[in-house]
Formats: sequence, structure tokens, C-alpha cells
Amino acid sequence: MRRSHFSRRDFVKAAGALAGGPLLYPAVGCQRPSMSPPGEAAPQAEGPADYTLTIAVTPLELAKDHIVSTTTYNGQFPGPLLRLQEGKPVTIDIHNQTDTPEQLHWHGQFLPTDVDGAAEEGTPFIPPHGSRRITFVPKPSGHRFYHTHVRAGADLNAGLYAGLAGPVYIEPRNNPGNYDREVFLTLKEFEPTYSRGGDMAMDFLLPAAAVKELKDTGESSMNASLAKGMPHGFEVGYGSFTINGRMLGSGEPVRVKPGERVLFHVLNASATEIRSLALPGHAFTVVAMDGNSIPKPVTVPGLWLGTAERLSAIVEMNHPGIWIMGDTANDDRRHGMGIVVEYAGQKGKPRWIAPPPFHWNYAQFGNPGAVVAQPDRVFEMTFAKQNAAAEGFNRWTINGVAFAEDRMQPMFQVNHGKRYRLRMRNASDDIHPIHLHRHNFELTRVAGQPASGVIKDVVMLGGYQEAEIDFVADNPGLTLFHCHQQLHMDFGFMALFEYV
Ligand SMILES: [Cu+2]
Repeated sequence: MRRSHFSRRDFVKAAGALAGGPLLYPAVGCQRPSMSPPGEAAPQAEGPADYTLTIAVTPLELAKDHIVSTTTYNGQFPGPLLRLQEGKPVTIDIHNQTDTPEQLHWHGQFLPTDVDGAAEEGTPFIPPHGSRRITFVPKPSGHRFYHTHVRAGADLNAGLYAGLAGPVYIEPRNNPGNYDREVFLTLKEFEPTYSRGGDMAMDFLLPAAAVKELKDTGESSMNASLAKGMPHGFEVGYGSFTINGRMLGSGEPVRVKPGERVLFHVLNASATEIRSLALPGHAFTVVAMDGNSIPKPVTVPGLWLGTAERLSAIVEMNHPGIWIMGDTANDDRRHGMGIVVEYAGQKGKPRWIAPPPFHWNYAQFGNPGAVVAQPDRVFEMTFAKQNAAAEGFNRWTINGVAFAEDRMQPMFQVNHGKRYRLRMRNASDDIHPIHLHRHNFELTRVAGQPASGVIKDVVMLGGYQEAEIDFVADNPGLTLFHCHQQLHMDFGFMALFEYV
């Protein structure tokens, strides 16, 4: 069965059966960065695991007569939705039936380094044709996910180019939101190919202020490279686009009734792309970002998500019809990036009406005017691109250093309990979805404007822009910081924090 959507009752049944006990009703998570206790090691469990994830190359039917072969969890995309309970230890058996070592990363959770799923932090690999059992204490509550965390490099069958991602929902200890039903949507492209440039949206982030000094630096570096006869570095494009592993029109529609309030948990599981999502005639009331509640709900005409970002938004179903909920990029939507929303009793072909262009300003989801805690220390970070410098791929640096297997020493030192501010400066024209492992962070400045109250684990940093994020060093152990764009993280855009 393809689980494109569930009723609440289905969720409780399915999750209860798997976890062997009753569960609380789902709600949106709520965590401040200063409230996260350290990752707790849990004793290794005996007997059967709570969940089993099997990594193998399997066929995947994206649409009728459109089958691809890719690596998946349990033969499906997305991987099974795991509903975990905050604070209740869970044991998971991971089997790797491929010929290459694997890492399974628990994105957005506060875990110890031996289970977080990043070799750079010291997590053991799941060996080829081998297995690993892990036990951990899930936290914090909210919409998280799991995905592979291996370097793909030039191999477009590896890393997040494959079908290795699945949603996690961690039930909070206390509860609920005002909605009738929950629907998980995982956005993902397949059939990757190399290209020399993309048509990715670049102008949707607000404020739009570019920093002249960063622009001058980035442009002169690019112009020097092109003047030497270098082509633009490789990018990646895709042949097919899916929501919940099905191309538009191929999967089950989201079936709704007038007046229903549907809570969508949207995950961008792309290896490289930014996605938008709109539903003609409807608005989205965002209640959580990356699984963390925002100070108050904010209603927007559509959503923007960088790679690995999640948004939880309630849509009031007040515009009966048969609609296409899809990406605003026409080409990507026509190649599958959409899902049909069908009101009960309505007939006809699904319709798409392009919304007026909408922008995305993270600060609007926070507390305007609230005073942010002062950091104990500020780390300056400048991100730069060396065009086509790594065998045709762009090489990426943080403060002049490209992370690589022989350059893995930690770049930043932190003390337990202290608050740190990362002052990030982007000297490239690309948008970077910046991710911190094992912690979350508060957005404190976006493109020159103050922000507060938005707690995330991925944030898009605009081309030639600056942003500041604060985190509390409260989960000891090596901590990976990287751009989540697969081409960027694989070619240098990573750094480690160490606790000293
Ligand atoms: Cu990047």
C-alpha cells in the first residue's frame, strides 16, 4: 500500500501496531535550542527491533510504465514513516544489501555521535552486505527524517541522488493542534543527469539585499576562472519529479471534504534542489519549521523549501474542486512535481492556476522585536566557490578550507553549555541550505535584518548574503556542519565542531 496520506485513526492504528502500544495523537513539536538535553546513549536492546530498515537496489514505479531502479529503504519511496515517541528508547535494525558502506543519518535529532549517522563524527558504517543495530532516545518532538549520509561525488546513483530518505514523526509528550487530519508529503526528484547550469529559482528570498563586497569577491573569482577558459562547474538536473514517490496524477489523490483543516508535513528530500509548493485557491498556515513550532501561526500563499527543510502547514479546505498542488516551476510540475487534491463529490480534470509570485522571509515566522540572547562567542564563516576546480566540479570552501578526507580536523572549538553565533557570509551566487547536526539553532539575523524565535536545523542562505544563527553547545561530541546540497557537501562544504 502506498501511504500517500492517512487519517488520524490510521496513524494510531499503524503506529500502535508497529510500536506495540498506544500512542498520543500527533502534534507539532516545540523545542528551544537551549532546552535540548544531551543525546542519551540507550542500552542495547535484546530481541526483535522496533523497526527494520533494509537498504537495497529495488525497482520503483514512479508512474504507470515508468519504473526506475534505485537504492531504497524497504523497497519503497519514501522510506516508511517512523512514528517515534519523544524520550522512549527505540531499537532499529539496519540491513545493508548493497556493495557499498552506508550511513543512516537521523536528521534533526539530538543524538550521540555513534548513532547520528555521519562518518565524519565517528559513526560506524553499516558494512556492505552487513547489518547494524542501533538504539537511541528520540528527541526533540516534531517532523524529522532519516536519509543516507555518504559522499556521492561523481556517482549519481549514490547519496541522496538515490531513493534513500524517509519521514520521522516524533510524538510529543503533551499535545495537539487544531486540525482534522495529517498528510505527509515528501518531495523528490529521480533520474539525475549532469548539466552545466540550472534554472533554479534564485530571487524568492527576502530581504533581497546582497552584500557588495561578497558579490565583488564572488564575481571576480568566477570571471577569472571563465577567462582561463574553464566551463561552469557541473550541476545536476533530473528527468522525473515526484511527491511521495509518484509523479503528478499517478498516485492516490489527497481526498478532502469542504471545511476540513488538513495539516501537511512537507519534506524536501531532494539531493540538490529548492522546491516551492502551492495549491490554487488555498493558503497555507505555517505552524512549524523543521518540526519546531513557530511563535505564532503565519498564513502564506505558498511554501519554499531548501534541500532537507521541512514545513508543517494547515490548509483549510474551503475552495471545492479538483486541484493540482504542485511546484510553481512549470517544467518541474509538468514532469511530475505535484499531487492531486480532490474534494469529495467533485469531478473533472485536476486544475492548476499559477499563483502570483510569492517571496520567503524567514523572519516573518519569528517574534518581531524580541531580544535575542547574547552569544558567548561569535564564529565568522565565509563560504566561497572555486569554479570547476575539482575535476570539473565546483570546489567549496569555508574560510578558505575545503573539507576532504585528508583535511577532516575540526575547524571550530566549543565549550559545553555556551551559546555560539555563526556569522555566515556567502561569497557565491548559489543559495545554500546550511545544516547543523545533533543540535538546532535560532535564526538571529537574515540579510541584515534581525530575527528571533525561529528554531531550525537547516536554513537557506541567499546568494551574496549574510545570516546569523545561534546554537547552544549542549550535546557533546563531534558535530558536523555542512551545506545540504549534495554537490556542495561532497566537494568541500563541510566543517566539524569539537567540544573541548
Ligand atoms: Cu551549498
